[in-house]
Amino acid sequence: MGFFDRNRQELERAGLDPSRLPPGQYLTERFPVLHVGEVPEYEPGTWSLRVFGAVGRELVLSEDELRALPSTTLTTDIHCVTKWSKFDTTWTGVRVRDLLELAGVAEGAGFLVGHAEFGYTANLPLADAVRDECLVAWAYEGEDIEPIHGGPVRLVVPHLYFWKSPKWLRGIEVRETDAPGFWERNGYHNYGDPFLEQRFWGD
Ligand SMILES: Nc1nc2c(c(=O)[nH]1)N[C@H]1C(S)=C(S)[C@@H](COP(=O)(O)O)O[C@H]1N2
Ligand SMILES: [Mo]
Repeated sequence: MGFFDRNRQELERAGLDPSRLPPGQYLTERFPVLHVGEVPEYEPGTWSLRVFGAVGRELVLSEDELRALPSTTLTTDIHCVTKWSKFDTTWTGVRVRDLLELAGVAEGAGFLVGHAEFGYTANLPLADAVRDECLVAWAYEGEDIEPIHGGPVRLVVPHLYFWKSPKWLRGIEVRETDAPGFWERNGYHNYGDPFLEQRFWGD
């Protein structure tokens, strides 16, 4: 029996519902670190988030302003396209939907691009971004998100492969047209549903 089948069996033995694990994934207890480039460092008070594009009112929020907005804590599974999944990760932050409501989405807008420090981007349909579990998150397991995992603030879009969740989020762009992000321009699937195993263009 191969590694993936053994991993799936262990899951059942541990009393976990194996249907939570998307095809081709294995479960890990670790929290792997995955990104291209450097981890940015911010002097206190210098990080900000811009909500811009097809919005009624552009927003620029400091970390304090973001944290002062109504927040949500939720527990969810995450799935990386490099085949690890992690169950029951707990995140706290502001719902993307609530930020978009503050900014006012223009009629005809249908897409969102998350912009990270140093130019990393990821795109998704607006309909996905407004789901309950999509957060602009600042805490992981009740603590500030560590810099290597995207602190001070990252996007969390748990129902898509985790490359759709930019770390060190600096901008949320609302768009009328789609605009493939960093990995999407480099061969990864434009949508990235882990349960449909949409890893690469053409999957
Ligand atoms: N800014 C930025 N965000 C990023 C990435 C990146 O390279 N840069 N990699 C993505 C990928 S492929 C994954 S799997 C997750 C990994 O998050 P983690 O390091 O907290 O596990 O971050 C995503 N967000
Ligand atoms: Mo990933």
